Amino acid sequence: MPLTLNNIATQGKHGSAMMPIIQGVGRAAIEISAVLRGAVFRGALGQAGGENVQGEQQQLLDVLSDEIFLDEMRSTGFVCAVGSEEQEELLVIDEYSHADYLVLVDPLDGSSNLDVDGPVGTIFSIVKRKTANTERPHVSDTLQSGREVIAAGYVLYGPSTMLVCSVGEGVDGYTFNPATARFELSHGDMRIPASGGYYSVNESNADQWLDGMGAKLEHLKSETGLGMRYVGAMVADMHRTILKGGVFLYPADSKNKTGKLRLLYEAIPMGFIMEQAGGKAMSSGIEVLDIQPEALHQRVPVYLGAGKIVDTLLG
Ligand code: AHM
Ligand code: MG
Repeated sequence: MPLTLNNIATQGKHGSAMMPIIQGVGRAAIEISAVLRGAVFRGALGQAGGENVQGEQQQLLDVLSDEIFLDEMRSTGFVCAVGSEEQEELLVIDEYSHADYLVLVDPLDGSSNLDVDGPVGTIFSIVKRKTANTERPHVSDTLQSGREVIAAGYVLYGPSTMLVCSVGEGVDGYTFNPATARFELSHGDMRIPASGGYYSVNESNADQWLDGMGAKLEHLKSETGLGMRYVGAMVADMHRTILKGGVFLYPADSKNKTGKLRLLYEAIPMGFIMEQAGGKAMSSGIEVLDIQPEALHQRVPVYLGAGKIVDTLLG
């Protein structure tokens, strides 16, 4: 019998507590992937007509994915609140406001790929509340550094649907098997290769990058001869970076002076996974996981990849 998501219960100090929540992520992923596959037939592609708190146009599928994810977190009974890239405020699950865990989520990452049938993903992390469970969970419960994250992961909606996660003891990838309707362990103990692979960045922004990043990337290219790949969906770009090696970066630029990617929904969970896969996760002069978050929707520059390659890039 292949191992399924139940395998998480056997891992680390927190595996058994995390397993039902990650099972909930798995159910959300199955529903979201079904919605994505049928979207064109239901007229569900395109803009929802609103903006999220970041001032970005929400797509209908962003909104639907957010609803599905929240619903599945509620159904676990172990989640007291969810912080979502698509919601301005922390969403408290009233029925379970006494529960111990909060989940942070980017329900549909890379949604600009939807119009071209390109890959998209879901990114999540799980923290334990700081407030007493007799109190209502508070936004301060979400402002925990990556060193306090208990579990994190992502779902990649590509040719297959894969759930990649870590409870702090390495990284495992589970692929959804339509024949058994389960996520089955397909990529045990994922480790980033120490050398080779690709650099992955939106290089059209190079002349606007801050911190001398243009020259630094040129130096990396001449030192390593790395090839280049860029999907424009962080989950897909990170997944390839972990499996094939190299570095994924989104530096600060003159438009996004503190970077584009969100600390709590993108940088910390992906930084956690990258470190657990044996790689390095840097922001500007600090490891991503050491950053103390100050706001729910804070943005930071990110440099995630194999240790030596990140060091060569950042100098
Ligand atoms: P989203 O969460 O609103 O989809 O935005 C995040 C995405 C990442 O998936 C991706 O790495 C990045 O934005 C791409 O940005 P750009 O189009 O500027 O290269
Ligand atoms: Mg995103």
